[in-house]
Amino acid sequence: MPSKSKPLPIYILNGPNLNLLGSREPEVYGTATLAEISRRSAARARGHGLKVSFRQSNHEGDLIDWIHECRSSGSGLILNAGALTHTSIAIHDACRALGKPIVEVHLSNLAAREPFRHVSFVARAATGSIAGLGAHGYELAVDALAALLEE
Ligand code: DHK
Repeated sequence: MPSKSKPLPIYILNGPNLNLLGSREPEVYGTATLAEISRRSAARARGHGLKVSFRQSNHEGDLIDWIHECRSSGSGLILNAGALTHTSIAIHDACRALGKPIVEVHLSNLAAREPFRHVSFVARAATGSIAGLGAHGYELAVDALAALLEE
């Protein structure tokens, strides 16, 4: 009998300053650290039979390289590009070239914040977006991506 090939991991990529979660403006971003979010995301993904590649970088080029890597090595993408969400056409273009489902996630409610956070170049290339639900948003993003991958 042919063996069933293992599903590729989902990529969960995090941009600038998200390494500071837990101590960075907790009233805006909550108290969960990125390590906690990583653990919770992996546990949620396990429940869907999925593995996670969870990463963070403060450098735009790293995020672009990882999105390119996801084209062949990932099944889909959850992306919190931090402030690059609002500025990076290069990340937008990398997302457009991915050809796999993308769920944009933000801890804070961008629509309720400064006008410069109301524009998202990621949202234009994403399948859907989750914002304002804190760390829980990552688990919901895993659920959403799992459902999209089932389709
Ligand atoms: C995280 C950031 O670092 C900000 O630059 C974005 C996003 C919002 C978040 O809410 O997760 O504007």
